Amino acid sequence: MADGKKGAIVAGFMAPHPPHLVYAENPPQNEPTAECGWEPLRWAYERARGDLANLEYDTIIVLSAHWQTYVGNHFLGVPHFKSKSVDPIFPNLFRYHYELNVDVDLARAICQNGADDGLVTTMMENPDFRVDYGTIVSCHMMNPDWNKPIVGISSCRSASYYNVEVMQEQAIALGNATRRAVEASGKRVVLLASNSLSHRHFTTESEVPEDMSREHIYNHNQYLWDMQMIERIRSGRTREMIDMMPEFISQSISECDAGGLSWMMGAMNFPNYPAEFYGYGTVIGTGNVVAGWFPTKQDAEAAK
Ligand code: 2X7
Ligand code: FE2
Repeated sequence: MADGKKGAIVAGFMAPHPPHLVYAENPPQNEPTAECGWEPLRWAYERARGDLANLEYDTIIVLSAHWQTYVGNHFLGVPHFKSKSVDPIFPNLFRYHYELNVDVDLARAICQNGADDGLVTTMMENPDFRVDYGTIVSCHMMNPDWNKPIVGISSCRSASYYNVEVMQEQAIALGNATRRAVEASGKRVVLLASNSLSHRHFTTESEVPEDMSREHIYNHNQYLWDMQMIERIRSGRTREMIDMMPEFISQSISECDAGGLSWMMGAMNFPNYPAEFYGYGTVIGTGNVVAGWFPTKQDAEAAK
């Protein structure tokens, strides 16, 4: 424990990563420019950023659905990355110049704790590694100033390799390993689960990508599943949400198969209080939620 101070997870956010959101924000780092688009989700992120700005924290830990590893979870293990990220599907929307710092000490501690608990974990130490767009979009939307180091965690594809039950068991174990490492570090950290909910998406793009007259949920079944999940997020029934995950993932092709949300719930000991719900919106037909849980605020309330 650094300086005898116990570290803490001060917030955990559902932070989806459609590159369309960055495109529509027109930040200087992104080459393409947009007229508008996906405002309800961008306004949701704006409010989440406002709440994050009121917190004191040291590091952002993000588990991204688009850094996919089949042999265990990998951790960014180089102190600084600088390069250009081009979305392979949407190069017309996302060509983003990034520069970021990594909290390698904390990454190593989580990686070691995971290994001690029987998980397969690896530090990724290639300085030429290209950071995936999921990590970049979620971190940009939460902290566009990039003034905090991150810990980047890959998605171990155990849902595809085995099944959702195995994925969840491993993701929750990784969450426990994360919490213990954070507490021992003395740091205050923020977690990001970088994934969409329902994930059927359009197979063709409209001529103007930000033409919102074309944006809608893929089908009613996807919408109903998203609402089932949102009901549990808004009412603090997160254990139930995790228990529903196998059916939710198979019915809605959810990007929760990446494990980010299960990892975050495990790390936060399955919050039983409502999330701050910032918003829901679709991007090329996929369902996306921005929401946050604040355990330290919750503890302060309980102590009153
Ligand atoms: O990666 C994504 C996504 N998860 C959802 C929508 C659109 C594009 O990219
Ligand atoms: Fe994605």
